[in-house]
Amino acid sequence: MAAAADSPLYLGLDFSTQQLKAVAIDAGLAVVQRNSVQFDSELPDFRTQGGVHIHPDGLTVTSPVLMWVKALDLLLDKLKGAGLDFSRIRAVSGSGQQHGSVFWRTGASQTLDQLDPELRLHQLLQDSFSVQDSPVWMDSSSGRQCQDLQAAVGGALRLAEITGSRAYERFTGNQIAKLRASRADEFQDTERISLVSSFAATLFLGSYAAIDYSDGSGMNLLDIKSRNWSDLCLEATAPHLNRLLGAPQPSTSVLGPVSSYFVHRYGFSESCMVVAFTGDNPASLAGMRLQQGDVAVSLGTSDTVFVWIQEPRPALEGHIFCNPVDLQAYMALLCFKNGSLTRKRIRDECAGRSWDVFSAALRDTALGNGGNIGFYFDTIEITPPAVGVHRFDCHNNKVSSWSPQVEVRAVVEGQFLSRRLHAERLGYSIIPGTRVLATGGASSNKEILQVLSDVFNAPVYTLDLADSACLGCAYRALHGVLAESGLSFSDVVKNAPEPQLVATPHPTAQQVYEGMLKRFAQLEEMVLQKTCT
Ligand code: 5FX
Repeated sequence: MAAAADSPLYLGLDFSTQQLKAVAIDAGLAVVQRNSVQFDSELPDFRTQGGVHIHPDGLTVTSPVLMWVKALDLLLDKLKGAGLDFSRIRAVSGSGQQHGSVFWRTGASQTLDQLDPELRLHQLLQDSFSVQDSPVWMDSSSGRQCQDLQAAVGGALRLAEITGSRAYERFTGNQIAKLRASRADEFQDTERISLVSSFAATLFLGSYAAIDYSDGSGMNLLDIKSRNWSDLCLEATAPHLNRLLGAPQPSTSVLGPVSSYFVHRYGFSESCMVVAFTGDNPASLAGMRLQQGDVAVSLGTSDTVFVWIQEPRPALEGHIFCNPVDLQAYMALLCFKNGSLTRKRIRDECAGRSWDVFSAALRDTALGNGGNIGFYFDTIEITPPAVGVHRFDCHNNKVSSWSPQVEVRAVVEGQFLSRRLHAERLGYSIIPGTRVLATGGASSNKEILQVLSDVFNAPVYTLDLADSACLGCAYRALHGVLAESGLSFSDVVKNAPEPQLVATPHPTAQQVYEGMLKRFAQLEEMVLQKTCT
């Protein structure tokens, strides 16, 4: 049934690397509007490529902060032009690419407090940033600061135990430490540091928005157990950082009403609430409606695995973040660089460039591949940090080649055994009711998903969500206003479209892959010792 023309709406935004997206839903979770602004093509003055500037050193990667502000002006105009009645929006939430940082110049809070609705945000805020080019997640120029931080807290594992991750160059604390050292004057002139997510919430709120626990976990600064800044990490990063960051808050917090700027310029209701913004990965977890026991596997150029975790075991690989929809829980995020491109290379070499032939090879070979196990790291892998192609027979002897059909099964089984092994190392365990949610390009291949189902010994579902982060934020906006009446996030989204069941595990899957997983772990250790860089 269509919602009434004046029924409430909930707005979700996503400030991602290449674009700004919006989705508006009604209280029945139906999408009523979608819109977006592409940074490169619609804001060409900023001369970005893929939304970023890669600096001559090849390591520093930034985005112009005013481009994000201007994109919001443009997006709101587009939504208005498309007929969105802003007065119906009860709550807005959003997400941003994780780890990126925004440096507000001294005095910016006063500017935010008195925004003139006659002017556009980018005109009003052009002098409000002490650093114009914001470091983003693609930056890898803070290696030195990573080493310093790990040394200061007692090593990489200790840092992972406190913050959920060992030091990573893109993590915000290390970016802040680098900026403080390399651009002391700008740093001195900074009154507040936001993440991309809390910066975007600040625009709506008209005052500094808190960093939420979930996105805050991507900074190497937050103690993920106490959910407060770690004094040890703050002190090792920069002086007075506590004051510059403000207190972190739960990701489900209602931060306050939208500023009068949005009421007067766009006709938002004075009672429209801003719900804490968060990182794009936590927001995707919300958009996919992941539950305890579930694992989401995104099969793209690189494969990403998200899991809902109750008892985290931070390690030297992957990341543990506070969970964005359940205060007691956590989520783990793992990135695997060798995903689709590697599967495609094997398709080209062993299946005559045909996905149909590739699929037939998976159908025609037995679960467990006769004990053969392969590792395919065409480029240096993130998880684990190894490189090269390594094949082992059922006696763990190295072999140099296999038949094309065995090779096809080996690449897919090897990748999924790795996804399961590394998720389990961070505290994931398969429980009754576990679902594997598959997204991304390869999620349309049934035979690949059958192997996924067998290796995880769990049913696989697909989700057709091009904008899971954005939709997740529209759900989070709705949850924010309903949470006060005691409703959990899963209560609020229980009527969202169900994912589609596409594969169930073969009856022998558990028996085959339990043993194989143990062998896989031992062989991976061997590969790592041989190829460690
Ligand atoms: C996660 O740790 C990442 O760095 C990326 O997935 C960014 O969040 C992309 F926006």
